[in-house]
Amino acid sequence: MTTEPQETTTLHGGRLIARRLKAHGVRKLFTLSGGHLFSIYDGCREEGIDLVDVRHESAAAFAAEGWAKVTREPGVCALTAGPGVTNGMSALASAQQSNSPMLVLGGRAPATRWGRGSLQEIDHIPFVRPLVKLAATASATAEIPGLVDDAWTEALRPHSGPAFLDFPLDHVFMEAEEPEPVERMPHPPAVPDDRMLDRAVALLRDAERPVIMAGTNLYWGRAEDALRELAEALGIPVFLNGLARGCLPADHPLFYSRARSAGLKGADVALVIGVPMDFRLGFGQAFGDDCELVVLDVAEPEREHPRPVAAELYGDLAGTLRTLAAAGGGVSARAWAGQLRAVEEEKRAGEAGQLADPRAPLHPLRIYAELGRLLDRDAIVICDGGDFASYAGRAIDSYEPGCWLDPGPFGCLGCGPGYALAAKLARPGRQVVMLLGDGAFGFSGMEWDTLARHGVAVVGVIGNNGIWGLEKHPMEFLYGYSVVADLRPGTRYDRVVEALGGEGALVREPAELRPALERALAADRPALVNVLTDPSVAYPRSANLA
Ligand SMILES: Cc1ncc(C[n+]2csc(CCOP(=O)(O)OP(=O)(O)O)c2C)c(N)n1
Ligand SMILES: [Mg+2]
Repeated sequence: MTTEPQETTTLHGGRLIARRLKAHGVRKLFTLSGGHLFSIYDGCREEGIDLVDVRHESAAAFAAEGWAKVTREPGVCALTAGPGVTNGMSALASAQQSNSPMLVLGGRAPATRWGRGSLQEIDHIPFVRPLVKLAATASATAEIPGLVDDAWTEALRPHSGPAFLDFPLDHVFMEAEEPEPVERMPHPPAVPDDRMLDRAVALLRDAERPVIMAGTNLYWGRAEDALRELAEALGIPVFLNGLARGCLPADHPLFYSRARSAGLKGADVALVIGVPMDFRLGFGQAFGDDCELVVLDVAEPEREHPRPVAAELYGDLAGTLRTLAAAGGGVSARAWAGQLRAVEEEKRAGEAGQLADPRAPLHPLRIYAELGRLLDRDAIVICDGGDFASYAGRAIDSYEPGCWLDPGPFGCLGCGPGYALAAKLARPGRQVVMLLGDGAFGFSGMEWDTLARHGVAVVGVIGNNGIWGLEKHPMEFLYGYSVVADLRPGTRYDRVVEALGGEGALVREPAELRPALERALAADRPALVNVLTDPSVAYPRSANLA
């Protein structure tokens, strides 16, 4: 047997990046063209990773976040040096606040001439670092594969979140040998403290009015089955927000939404699972003063709790929920669950009138009543807007995990088209419906061109009230007048979408709505239903935004 001398192959930096991405299962790279990225494109082409190009880097970065929100795998985008990266900053902040794992690859002016004023030269790291879990610059071609692996691991490590790498033009165009990939063991989840676990079990055993309030990290922790087992074993009413929506189907007997304030205020023990006590939970005041809080999360919290808690369980979320289910017998919350069901039903009955509101321009809830009937159980619903999005949160139900994408606590308008692009590419067989304010449309309206070019048949529904409703109504309430809160009434956003290659429909009357929605859902192109809505309707807001 003769042994041939081993030929060493060298690959350029972009190919090295693409090979590591492929090894991690990446199938799509969202981007907007820039010369600093050419070798990454070449590498992706060689490795069979699809390039999905958009019209503004913000959309590429939100698409990466949206990919993560739908698949629970990191989404990846490539942003060109300087303005490409600065345009992606909002999505990085959004991903940080929603713990969305994503990887942003930045171009970068060449290292050899650094500081001499190359085109688009700026050091991204200092301004990106506060938003990400890892921010690093490749200092040589050979180190690229290891850096990509580090960033990937870091993005996924609980709490998950965004990671950023940039690649100087010279390093990413030059070649190096591909090193053997270093085997990285997945992080074993931390195991919660035994004493805390005993305390939580004891509290649950004595509870008369327990509730579960679960949020986004329940989803990232893949703990939806364990949540359901716990709720069913102990008969505990469940409330969900953020990405936890759909983690218990909305038609499950233990799922509640309208009874949330009664449930949280009246509970004697609350399991607060994977959700920070931020403005959405009144900084902890959503629970009654005497309520004992048991906090569970995928890892130690990122900020201090705003009120004392009785027990804290951090680490393996699904395992901990199952332990509680097995140990916590004795809870009999049937009377309590029944009491909340009565509240839930009474509130729902009170909304029936709005759901059937005959007015023109339309009431937002009328739109959602009609839309709800046409949505599949696994439809992915994306919200981007103010009041119109808040009404959706109330009226549209979710039945499966990863089917509800809203702007999250960072609340960045304009995230919708990027999310929708990624959602439909990740789940091509599903309905993907984007609910847009007319104000929100303006931030990334040109992405309808992206959707049309790539044949991504998402459906948009605009609640076109001609105002920045979520700002105009509160300002009028506070000052008796409003400024900078008006948009042009009746703008034909449907025609904008038609001009960009999609389908458009205008709805002025309730009777026009259903046929327009049906046509849009059946279209093989992106379709926008532009519904004129009543600007005098103000969402009844109670959350403390401060
Ligand atoms: C990027 C960004 N800019 C501004 C805001 C502040 N803001 C929150 S809701 C809102 C109004 C949204 O108007 P529209 O999309 O038309 O929805 P509506 O409230 O009218 O239903 C504004 C301006 C924001 N959240 N994000
Ligand atoms: Mg509006």
